Amino acid sequence: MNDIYPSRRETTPRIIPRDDPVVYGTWSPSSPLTKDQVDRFGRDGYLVLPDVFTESEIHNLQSAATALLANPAALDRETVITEPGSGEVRSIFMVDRQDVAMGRLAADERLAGIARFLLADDVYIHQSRLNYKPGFVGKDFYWHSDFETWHVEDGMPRMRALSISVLLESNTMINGPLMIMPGSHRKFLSCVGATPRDHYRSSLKKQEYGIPDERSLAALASEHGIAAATGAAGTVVIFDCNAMHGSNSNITPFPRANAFIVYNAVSNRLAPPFGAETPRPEFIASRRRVVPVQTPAITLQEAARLSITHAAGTSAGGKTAGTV
Ligand code: 6CS
Ligand code: FE
Repeated sequence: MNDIYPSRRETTPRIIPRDDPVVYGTWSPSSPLTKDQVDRFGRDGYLVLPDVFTESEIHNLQSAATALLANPAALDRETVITEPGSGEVRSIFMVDRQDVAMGRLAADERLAGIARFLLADDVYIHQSRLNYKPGFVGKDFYWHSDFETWHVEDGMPRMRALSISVLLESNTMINGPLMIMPGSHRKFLSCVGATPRDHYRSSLKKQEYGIPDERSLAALASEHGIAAATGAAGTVVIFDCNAMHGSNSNITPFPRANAFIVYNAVSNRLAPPFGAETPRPEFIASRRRVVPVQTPAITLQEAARLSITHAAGTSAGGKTAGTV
């Protein structure tokens, strides 16, 4: 397959103009976003939607996330990523398949409906994760484009995917919120440095390949600025697969926990990696389960009750990992 976004091949970085739409859908009054929201997403590459989930829904999701964190032994071991140099949990991947509440969240029409509209296709879960950034010890995520990694290491052909972050705690200016360069999604920054074998074993802890050079980042930041996607728990942040983003460490006492769901258009399913010898494992990038997200049969509340009961059972009775 022709690679229109080559990266990690050359010895000098390059800026390649985006050759894909940002908003694939055509707005109408029945769209799940207002015209102004759609225009802002197209322009900036991200959108902050406050109060998407109720306090009670967020409380249940927080309980589910806390239960997962309290009992990582009940999860598929390779999906639990700790901070470099400590046993602190940094991320839990594939949460949509390991926890009923997270699986229900990923299928929620308030999220999947927006993804289907913006991508103008059925969508499936490319990746899901809980990113914990605990107080005092939560570490940074350096600047990167998700698409650069998903294209080079997972074989995602085109820019027809997006992430939706559900804030489970308040993301403020001080506890390491997502920082995004508005408008950067229209430029693909090719990176220098061939992908090491099994790169994901280190990159999910601290990414060192597939990150842009400082000169390119400085130029992008000067041109586009840097915005922080802040909001109270229950806020949703939607960002394009190619938006340049990162987040600082959290040295405050206030935790920052977000659930990220990555929706990919079914027509954009993964091909062989464009810049790595072997594809990354299923828990990071869905290949075997390209199943269009369906309307769920139970409410988020019912799913959370099941999830917390399940977690209580596993913590009492030991590991019963595997999908729920
Ligand atoms: O490699 C990945 O897929 C993950 N890494 C980062 C820094 N963001 C996207 C995703 O979680
Ligand atoms: Fe990212």
